[in-house]
Amino acid sequence: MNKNTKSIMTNENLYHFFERKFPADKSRTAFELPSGKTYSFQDLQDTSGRFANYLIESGAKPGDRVAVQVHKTVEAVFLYLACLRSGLVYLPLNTAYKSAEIDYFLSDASPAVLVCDPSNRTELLDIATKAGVSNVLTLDKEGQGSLISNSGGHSSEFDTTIRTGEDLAAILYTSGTTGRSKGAMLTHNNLASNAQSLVKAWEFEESDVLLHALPIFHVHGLFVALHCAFLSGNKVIFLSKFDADEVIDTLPKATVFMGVPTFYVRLLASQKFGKESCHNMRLFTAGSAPLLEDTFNEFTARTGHTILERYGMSEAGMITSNPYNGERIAGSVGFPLDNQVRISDEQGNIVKDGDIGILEIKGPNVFKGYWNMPEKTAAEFRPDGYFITGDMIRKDEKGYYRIVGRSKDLVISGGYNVYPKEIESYLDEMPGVLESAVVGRPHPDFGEAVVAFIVLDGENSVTEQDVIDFVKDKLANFKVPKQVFITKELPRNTMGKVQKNELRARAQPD
Ligand code: MLC
Ligand code: AMP
Repeated sequence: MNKNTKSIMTNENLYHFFERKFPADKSRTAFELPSGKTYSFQDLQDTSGRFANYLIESGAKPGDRVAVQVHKTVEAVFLYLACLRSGLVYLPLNTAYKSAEIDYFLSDASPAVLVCDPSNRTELLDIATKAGVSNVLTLDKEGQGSLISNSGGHSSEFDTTIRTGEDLAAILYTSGTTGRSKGAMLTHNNLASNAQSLVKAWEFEESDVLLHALPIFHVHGLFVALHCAFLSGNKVIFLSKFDADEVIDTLPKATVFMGVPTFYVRLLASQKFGKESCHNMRLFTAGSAPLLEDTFNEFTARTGHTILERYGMSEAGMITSNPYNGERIAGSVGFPLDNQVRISDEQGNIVKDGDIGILEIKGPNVFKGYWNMPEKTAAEFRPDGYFITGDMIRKDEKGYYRIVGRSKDLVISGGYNVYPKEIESYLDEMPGVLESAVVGRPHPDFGEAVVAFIVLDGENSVTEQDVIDFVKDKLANFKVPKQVFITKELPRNTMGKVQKNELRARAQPD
């Protein structure tokens, strides 16, 4: 059989993979809302089919990008599945992004379709037109909008488009150390292989019920959580956002919960939270940011459950995980999943066992490269195909991997990545500001918080609040500094480089 015959016969479309794992009885519940409203696997199949027919019949072609900035609804998940089914490339965007940020993503990715909240349509229309987007659709908080009305008359029967494993399924933008966001290109096979690893490692079964409180525009909520549920034919209890009281009230109906560390900090802050809420639970996982040992220990003491911490990134999905069976260790991210890993120095030499170095990875989960950025892609891969994660890692005496820092200048606040360079670039443009430096400092709720140091341009009266307002206007709320220090000058080393460690020390809360 030649290669072409093979590619015609095997469909490596991720949706096709999910579909084979859906329950035989399609009337079973795929999603349940707190209101009691449910969506069956049949609804999932019909609505994603209808969206797929509409998108293709309205001119989008396999390989085209579909940019989506909408609230968390089941209809938004169906839209994601419709894109997979029709070979369109899904490009989710954080709902907190402002127009200036969206402008960049649209002009970089040149999508064929933009789906946004109706309240943003007028503001985004100009930007979208300029970027060549031919179809701007809406989807609101209630799952209504022109996506629904326009697709209404279309057939729900759709033959899932044949894709090879190497075809793109999604692009996830991650901020860059240079200030420009990079679009990580993920293939059907990247996503399928990672999902399969997690279902196996975390022993998902058809009887599991996933309580979903994460946003669905990042790898954690969109891929890790939903893909495990799809591949296991599970019911998902779908919350529109994380709210500690709502999670505590709903947990008794669930068996699995996934969260960023802030979720666990907030659950523990509630006196209502304890063993009672968790009596049906079999698994709590944490990731996207470091889980503090105190949180890990307090959680076990309060609930009798041990949080399973795992580690990953947009470019590769999940890379390591604490064991499902076996000891889960606080402060560690466990062992490599189905990818090869090595720990190297800046030059790419493998360090001695037990030494700190940068984690490099290779495997079916590792992305194809950055959209439109061949040089950046080449710079972040070693010649033998290993991707340089930028995370500083040590393998301990028991073989567990521990993240000890980052070689990239990055702050992770409540699970969202913030690259100081991006904020500094905006601040440096602010009238009255000579220069700026942004660092992270410990924060009891968000783990780390963004703070800014500002040097004013001569005598003028820019205040902390002016700086905050300036950033708030242009950048997503989680990037807005929680505190601004006006200072006479920035500390620099002999090479003229700003000494961020000194600023971090100065920024420590009292
Ligand atoms: C909200 N704010 C934040 C923030 N979230 N500030 C800093 N960091 C954050 N993460 C702002 C709000 O806009 C508000 O500002 C103020 O802080 C207080 O907001 P809040 O009401 O307390 O926030 P809330 O809406 O409850 O959101 C907090 C949160 C949310 C933790 C629920 O941030 C969240 O869902 N985080 C999950 C992120 C995630 O999914 N990461 C996965 C990335 S994937 P103001 O000025 O309006 O008062 C990845 C790979 C991997 O990293 O390994 O998984
Ligand atoms: P993102 O680019 O948003 O996907 O974020 C990925 C980054 O989050 C990784 O490179 C790590 O720096 C960080 N991260 C993810 N999981 C963990 C974890 N369990 N502990 C510490 N950092 C983590």
